[in-house]
Amino acid sequence: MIPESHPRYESLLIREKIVKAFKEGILADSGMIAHGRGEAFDYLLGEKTSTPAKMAIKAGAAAILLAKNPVFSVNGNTAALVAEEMVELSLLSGGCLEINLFHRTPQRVNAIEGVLKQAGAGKVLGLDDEKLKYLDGIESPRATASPGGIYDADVILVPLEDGDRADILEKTGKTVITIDLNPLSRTSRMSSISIVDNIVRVLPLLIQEIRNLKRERIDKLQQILDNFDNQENLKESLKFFKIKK
Ligand code: PTJ
Repeated sequence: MIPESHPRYESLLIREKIVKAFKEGILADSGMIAHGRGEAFDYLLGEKTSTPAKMAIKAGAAAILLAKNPVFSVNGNTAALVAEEMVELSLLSGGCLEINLFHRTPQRVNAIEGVLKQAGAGKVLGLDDEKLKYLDGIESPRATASPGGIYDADVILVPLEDGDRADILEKTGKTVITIDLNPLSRTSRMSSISIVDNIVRVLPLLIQEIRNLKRERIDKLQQILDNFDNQENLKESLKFFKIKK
């Protein structure tokens, strides 16, 4: 039991979720290490959503609304922290949820499907019993791509990746949106839209931004997207990291 007065209360609550998800077989063991890395970046960021992150969220919302076939990729960390919000995002935008794992086992795929279904998901793609395709150029199990899902997506959200996929997805002409607290990661550098912020803060803001923009004209949405420069935004994001007292 963490006392509410603890100065790192919110952060410790999130940590508890991560540990619980590991014990339940949802999270990979290295998912805990990945989370620790994220925590360190978030600490330097002051655990607040920066202005450049808000701009990236707006561009991401515009891209999702303009998409013909948006797909939301779910890994262990995403399922552990924001399963309900991912389901809400898919229902709001009409996009698919697809399980895609680096440390893929049938047991973890089942456990994550269970979490998403419990959070209200309808169809979940990326299961082992489907005829999964494989993206060329990716050596890891993360190459899996469902027909109608990641394989055919025009816009894809890939939160908390380790960099092997964003580049390949971009080269196949897809718009890649990532959420990664590390602005220097390969995924952040290779994606079309990189949101440098904690996924637990991003999802509610992204959902809200989609609601705000839902009735905007297509040319207005396109303008938001065209005005967004990912490399410039990453540079601005870096300025929000405090490494001095
Ligand atoms: O569930 P699986 O099998 O697909 O495995 C998922 C992990 C996360 C283990 C795998 O993708 C991995 O090893 O990722 P990396 O290389 O550790 O990269 C994860 C990135 O996410 C790092 O740059 C972290 O800083 C960042 N990160 C961690 N927690 C958060 C985060 N970014 C946003 N919000 C977080 N809560």
